[in-house]
Amino acid sequence: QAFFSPITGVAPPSPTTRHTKITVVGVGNVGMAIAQTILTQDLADELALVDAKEDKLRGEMLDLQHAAAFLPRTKIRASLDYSVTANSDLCIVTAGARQNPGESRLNLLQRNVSLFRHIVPPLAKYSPGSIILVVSNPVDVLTYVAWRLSGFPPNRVIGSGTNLDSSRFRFLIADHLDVNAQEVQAYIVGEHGDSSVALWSSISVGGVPILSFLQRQQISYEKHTLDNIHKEVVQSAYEVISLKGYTSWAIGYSVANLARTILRDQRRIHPVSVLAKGFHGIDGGDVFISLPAQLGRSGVLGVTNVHLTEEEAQQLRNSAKTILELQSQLGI
Ligand code: 6V0
Repeated sequence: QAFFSPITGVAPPSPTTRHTKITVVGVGNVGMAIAQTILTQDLADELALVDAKEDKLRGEMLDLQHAAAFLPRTKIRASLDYSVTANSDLCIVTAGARQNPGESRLNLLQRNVSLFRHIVPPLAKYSPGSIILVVSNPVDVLTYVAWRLSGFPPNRVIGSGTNLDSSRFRFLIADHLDVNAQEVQAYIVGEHGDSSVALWSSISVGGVPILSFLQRQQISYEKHTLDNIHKEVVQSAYEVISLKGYTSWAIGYSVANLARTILRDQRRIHPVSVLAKGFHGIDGGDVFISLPAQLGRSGVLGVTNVHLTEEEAQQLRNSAKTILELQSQLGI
């Protein structure tokens, strides 16, 4: 006898109920922080995990499954075989060699490009309509690599880019002003990491541009205070890595936040790595770099025409040029 008996006269569940599936490739510190945030925030009906290390993968899957009694219902599956990812709406790639203390993100590139050759084509094959969200570093170049290897249109390949840098920036400004970080609107654009560009003119707190806010509050400030905040953002990844060996919680929340905007078609604006050719005078080839982009169910919906000073635009073009030079050596 079946455990449950059907109730007569009740219609079967609607077949149109939306089933949302997210894949996370790489179950290291970052992949697992993303996975657990996705689970606690109830963002998917199904979560597929893939890694190259079989025992670690199965261990992480079981550990998450054992939390089922405390979480919204999500089917969690894991395999070395990419068929487990079939029909995903969103594929998040965090697999990669870990950034060693003091190692620049750009040094990681060659190691990670060869991994991507084994990861991206099967993702694209099993989920041809999905959106690929790249987190592995160096994220801007690897987003380009994922775009090329997937054959997807550029609106469906996104890099987490400076979304994390911007949240660090918002935290530091909020801390400085003693306000809630959610009230701080501030963008860091450009290359994720060392050469990122802080858009000072974009910063507002509760709708008030920061400079006039500071003047009203009669908080003395100088340009170097603002520059120091940006320097702290750039340094903060290195600091966390040197202290605990890796970063995980903030990137976990920031990527889950992107997943929510995309899968729930929230049409929010996030600074993420997008195909930036043609914006702010960026030319010379296809390059992914972070710009404030509106995201929704079909991926990148558009890029805001944010005002950049000539200095900021030049910094952006310089980063784009450096990234393009690297890409030209990849043979992709
Ligand atoms: P980690 O803990 O070493 O995890 C990496 C995982 O990738 C491991 O479990 C590996 O087994 C797995 N892996 C390796 N090769 C493959 C493969 N071919 N297929 C599937 N899985 C594979 O690293 P961690 O999780 O700390 O970092 C992952 C990546 O995220 C790195 O490239 C980081 O630099 C990057 N980050 C990016 C950030 C961003 O803002 N974009 C922020 C933090 C980290």
